[in-house]
Amino acid sequence: MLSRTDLRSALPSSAELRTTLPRAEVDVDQVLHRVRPIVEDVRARGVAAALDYTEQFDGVRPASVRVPAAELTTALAELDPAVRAALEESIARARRVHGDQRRTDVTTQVVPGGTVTERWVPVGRVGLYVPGGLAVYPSSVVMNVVPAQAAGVESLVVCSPAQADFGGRPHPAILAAAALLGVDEVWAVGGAQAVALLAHGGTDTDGAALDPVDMITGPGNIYVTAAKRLLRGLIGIDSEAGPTEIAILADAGADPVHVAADLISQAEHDPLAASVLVTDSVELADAVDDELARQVKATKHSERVTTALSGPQSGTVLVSTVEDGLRVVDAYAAEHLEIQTANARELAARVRNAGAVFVGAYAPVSLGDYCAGSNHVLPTGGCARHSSGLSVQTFLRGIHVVDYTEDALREVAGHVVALANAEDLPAHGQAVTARFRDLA
Ligand code: HSO
Ligand code: ZN
Repeated sequence: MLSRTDLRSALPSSAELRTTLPRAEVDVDQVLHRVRPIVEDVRARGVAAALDYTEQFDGVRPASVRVPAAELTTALAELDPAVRAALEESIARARRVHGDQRRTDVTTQVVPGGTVTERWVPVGRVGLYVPGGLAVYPSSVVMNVVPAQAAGVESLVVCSPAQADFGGRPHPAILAAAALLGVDEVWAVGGAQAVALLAHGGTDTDGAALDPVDMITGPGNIYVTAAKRLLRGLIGIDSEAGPTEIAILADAGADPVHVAADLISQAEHDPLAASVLVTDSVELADAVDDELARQVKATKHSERVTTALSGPQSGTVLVSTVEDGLRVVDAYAAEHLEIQTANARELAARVRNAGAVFVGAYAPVSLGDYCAGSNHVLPTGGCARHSSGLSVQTFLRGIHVVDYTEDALREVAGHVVALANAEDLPAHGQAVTARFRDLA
């Protein structure tokens, strides 16, 4: 089922590997021309336009964008107790991990009387996008809301597509998760129109204000991503999310049953999902293929999984050593990387590029998807080379606070003037010397 790339005779350079390795081609640029008019229309006509697109794309026109708070409470009361308990555990673990991530302000005394403080200040208002589509993800509500709350974001709105099956509200599990997390503002709107409405704000059908946000995070389909790209600047965004990816670096000692199950678990998300096995063992690769054939048949979303596993974005990469395998997975920069080898911990510590690393036989990606305490909103498409997943840091800005006394400024005035003159910006220098009669 998995195609094979054999790199045993010669390992390409990292730059070559980036183009050799299987990867989904998702071209956001291609849909920009379709998304731009939607974004423009929502900017101009606000809620009326957003509701028109909801009707057109989601087949339902909700009575209001904002979901009445009472419906969140009802959804939580009606949530399956086992799911509620699981969400509570997921939230508790994520809060412990993210709570420890909060940065503290640092003051540096540069000279006597001259300090610079880096103050970490939360973003004021954040829109958290939770997709509808092929699956419903209350867990993603947790993964977006927990770091934002841990950062101290004051105002949060969860946004998720209106569902025709649920009277134009988002799926009840999304509403229940929001309620469990203490979020009382949920909007029933999805797609590019949701991103545009979050960015520009509007007035709801009942006259209530839908305030614009400063930042939008959370994964969505290609239209959501395109809208985030178009509005970036007016609002902040997290990294652009593509189809989910799992790479597994495994040696002959790995259990093919586990490896196959983990490859299938992420393929289940999306026909475009990528499942990549990197191994120095042909025997393991063969055994994983056999296992895939067996397990895929029995899995619920067999069709979707088959499409994902047999697509060009998935495959097995054969390498001659685990060390070479490490170079391959570093070049690939997977959203999720599992290390199922001898010395997994030691290898994991050397990984440079991955959204999240899962160490050894008992840390499958699906643990991280729900209950490890880590975040599951992670960089895809190789973005792990330069970006991180959602964390408390995503929702903080570092503000430099410059505090100098008269003496401290006088002491450095000559250097400021010299640099200002070198850049032919003499008024910059004069802004300093104007404060000191003897220097002016
Ligand atoms: N693996 C997905 C997250 C998720 N899995 C949500 C299940 N639910 C992207 O990291
Ligand atoms: Zn998942």
